[in-house]
Amino acid sequence: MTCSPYSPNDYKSDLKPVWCPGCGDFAVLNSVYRALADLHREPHETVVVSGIGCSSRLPGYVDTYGFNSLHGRALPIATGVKLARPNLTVLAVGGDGDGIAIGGNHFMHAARRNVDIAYFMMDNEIYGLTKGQAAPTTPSGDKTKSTLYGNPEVSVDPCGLAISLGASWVARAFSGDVKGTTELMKLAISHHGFAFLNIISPCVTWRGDDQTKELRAKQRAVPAEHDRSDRTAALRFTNEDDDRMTVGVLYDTQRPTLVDEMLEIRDKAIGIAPPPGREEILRVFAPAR
Ligand SMILES: Cc1ncc(C[n+]2csc(CCOP(=O)(O)OP(=O)(O)O)c2C)c(N)n1
Ligand code: SF4
Ligand SMILES: [Mg+2]
Repeated sequence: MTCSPYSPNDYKSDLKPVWCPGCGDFAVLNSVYRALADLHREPHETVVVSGIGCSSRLPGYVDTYGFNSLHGRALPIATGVKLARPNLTVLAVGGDGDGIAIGGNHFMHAARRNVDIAYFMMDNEIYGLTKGQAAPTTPSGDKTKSTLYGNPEVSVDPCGLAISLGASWVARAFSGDVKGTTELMKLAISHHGFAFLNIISPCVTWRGDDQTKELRAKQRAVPAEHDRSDRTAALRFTNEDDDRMTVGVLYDTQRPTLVDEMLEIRDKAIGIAPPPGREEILRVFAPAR
């Protein structure tokens, strides 16, 4: 076994997290430190991009390159970073509101383009930062600050959405299981393509103190016999009944990433372009295979 030159502590920044005591995002952050250390990712070759929200504060706590951007815009920025510098490890992180509400359109395009990034969605089924309004993942009927008589809307399962949109790797984790979440993060980061990890992460302030206990009781491992390459089978573990939350890899397939496709096109263009044109193409799109 090769020893990692890094320990989880090496990825800690000088900033102290300001999340509420008991927030599930602390455990997610710990899993990020462990996953990066286990995979020996160089801090100067790693970029963590987020939008806005409690969960989107995460890049500030990680001692790599980072970008705490605009609400809902983590994915287009992460896509730009990956296109410009494909050799970097690029993580996009943020909340369910950030990724499915205002950022829903970007989720669709990053997934279908198979951008080679790992996207960790910290899903607390609420808008935490803005004080507890219903999000697209809030279960129907739940009372929140903005749905005093119960949420009248049908909720979204982010994993179901990701599979339908063309993500090539999709999994669900529970933040309370740091070891399990770390292992899933490592698989997501190692996957060549758009890897979506929906991390159910309790908001103790707006979803109640019992949320952690309730989620722990609901979690079930993906059955060993599940065929991860079977898209239809994977969808069976989405939109589950209220009493069940299946964690583990739901879907895993391989297809060319956006950068793979762009390099193919670049090489075709270089093949037919006159010499000055070739240099221009290489100047604009330089990354090596
Ligand atoms: C363009 C824009 N619209 C709305 C907001 C207000 N806003 C900030 S965070 C947020 C929702 C946060 O929810 P989520 O992404 O689930 O993160 P959490 O705080 O739950 O981790 C909203 C609506 C904003 N900052 N920018
Ligand atoms: S409001 Fe909720 S999501 Fe935000 S820090 Fe507090 S517990 Fe975490
Ligand atoms: Mg949220």
